[in-house]
Amino acid sequence: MVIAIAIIGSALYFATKTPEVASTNNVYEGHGQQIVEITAKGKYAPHLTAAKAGMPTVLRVKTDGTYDCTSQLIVPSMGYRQALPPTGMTDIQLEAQQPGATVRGVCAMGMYNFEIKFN
Ligand SMILES: [Cu+2]
Repeated sequence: MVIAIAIIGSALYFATKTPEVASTNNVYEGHGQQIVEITAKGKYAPHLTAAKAGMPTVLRVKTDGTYDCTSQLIVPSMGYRQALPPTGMTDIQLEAQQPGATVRGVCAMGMYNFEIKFN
């Protein structure tokens, strides 16, 4: 009985601790660079992206009738801080990243964020 409870307990524990799966279907490669597309509207999506290290990267942020604070984008590691247009595409050029590097974007109020992990 105790063992059964322990097994169920650990199963529930691991179910809630399942790591977030990094998206790759918003990463497009071509002409020696990669484009990472993030949608900003109510949140940043996808929240976690896996991209390639050692390759110049364009962070492309798409807005579409975005009037919430996700349009106030900060990328701390780039010293980037801009008001995105309510609708449109904004390209931010990133240098090739080291393996293991993470680039984070965050709204001006710090409520919403996204991460791009480079490997
Ligand atoms: Cu915000």
